[in-house]
Amino acid sequence: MTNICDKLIEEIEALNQNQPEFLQAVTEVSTSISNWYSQQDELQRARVFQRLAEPDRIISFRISWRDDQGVIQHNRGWRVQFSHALGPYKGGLRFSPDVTESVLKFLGFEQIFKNSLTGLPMGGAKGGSNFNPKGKSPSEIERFCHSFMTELVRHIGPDVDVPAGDIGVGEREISLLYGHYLRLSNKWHGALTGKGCSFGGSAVRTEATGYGCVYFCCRMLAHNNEGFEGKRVAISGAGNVALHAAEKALDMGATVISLSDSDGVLIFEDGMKEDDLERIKAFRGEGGRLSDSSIGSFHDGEKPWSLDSDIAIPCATQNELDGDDARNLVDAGLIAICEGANMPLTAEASSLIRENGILHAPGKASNAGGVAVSGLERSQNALRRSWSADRVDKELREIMTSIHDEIVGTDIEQENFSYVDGANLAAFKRVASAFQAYGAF
Ligand code: NDP
Ligand code: 2IT
Repeated sequence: MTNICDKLIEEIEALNQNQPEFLQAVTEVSTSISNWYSQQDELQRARVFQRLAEPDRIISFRISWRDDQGVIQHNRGWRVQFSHALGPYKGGLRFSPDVTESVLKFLGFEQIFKNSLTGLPMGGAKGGSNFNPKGKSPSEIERFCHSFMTELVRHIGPDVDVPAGDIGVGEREISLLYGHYLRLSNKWHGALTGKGCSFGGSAVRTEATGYGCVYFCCRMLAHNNEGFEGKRVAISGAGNVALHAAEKALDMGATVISLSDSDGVLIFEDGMKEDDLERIKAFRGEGGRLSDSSIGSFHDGEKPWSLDSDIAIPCATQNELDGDDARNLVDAGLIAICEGANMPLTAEASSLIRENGILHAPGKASNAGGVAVSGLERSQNALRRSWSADRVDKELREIMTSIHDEIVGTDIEQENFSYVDGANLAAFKRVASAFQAYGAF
């Protein structure tokens, strides 16, 4: 780490104590840009990095809701409106018991740069609640979503802040949230993305993150004289991103060898078949757990990272792949990691992967397909039009290609190039130039 990076981190750390995930994300970006930033006197004088590491605002609220026994429960909700320098705040909502302000700040910070890379006019935000949707009945989920929106409604809108899904928030929850938004605001416009396709949602939004991740991976491999077809791909997670990454990976001729959840890993030694995936999607849709699956072999408490794989696509959660996992993957001869989740590697794992010269696409680049199609959903809502799945998929591919090509075009010397640094630098430059132009913003 150079001196400038140490100084930036020291200053930001002092203001954000006990926020490990947020500091991890800030450290990664500042490390990536430090060589370039140390030559930018004007940006340093204007304290652009420090200002960017301070959210525009954090809204925190109580969500009271009645459970099926009639007992009133309450949770904490947040919306971190991190930066609207490049467009209205945009980013997902996460419902999970491990949600904290630090987690949402890291996700909101990452979202600024991810959205910048898409080239679409979107700022960065994230929100959610420490509500645990697991084990809740459909009516409890509905009452919770309504109460959440009762507070959030006053802070969002198509030109202000446009939330979407994330862990624990899929099309069902977005539709419940949007329905309540309509009742409260009496305005039909695209204030949320990820809606059902028959009421303003975009074709391919559900699939976009997983598909986009595989499109990015194929482009990255081709650029490095490798191919995706026939490769053994280990995937973690069994949610929206993981299942659609698996679908596209099969489509592209790879051998998918795993899925996982917080209970353990489901292994397909000879590769998952399309029919296996359809059955898994169906029982996951009904709330089934991988451990109950009669397909593949389930290993309790294990992760996919000890498998013999060429490509790893982590699609579960932050810091799910640690130093020991990275060592296993390196020893197994891994070629590439392409992140479907946000910040799935610990800092130690990330360093190990870099030291061993493995291709590593950071989530802010490789999982940007979801928010990119959310951006296309906003455009369709504004135009009062719906585009075909073919058209949206084509645009998604083009956006993933252009993100890849912008990253490899950054002016980092070839021998030091990494996709992590390239993504951070390309994204940061665009946001920083807006900050500069806006003055004391
Ligand atoms: P889902 O809620 O659909 O699925 C999450 C999956 O990850 C589940 O299988 C879940 O297992 C597993 N998981 C969650 N927490 C843990 C944990 N602590 N340990 C092991 N497994 C865990 O979420 P998504 O698929 O939408 O999101 C997955 C990741 O992708 C997140 O990092 C999210 O931020 C990121 N992402 C999502 C986008 C989207 O469009 N949805 C866009 C870009 C990034 P279990 O059921 O056991 O909890
Ligand atoms: O992390 C992410 O990019 C998302 N959860 C999707 C955000 C969005 O606004 O579609």
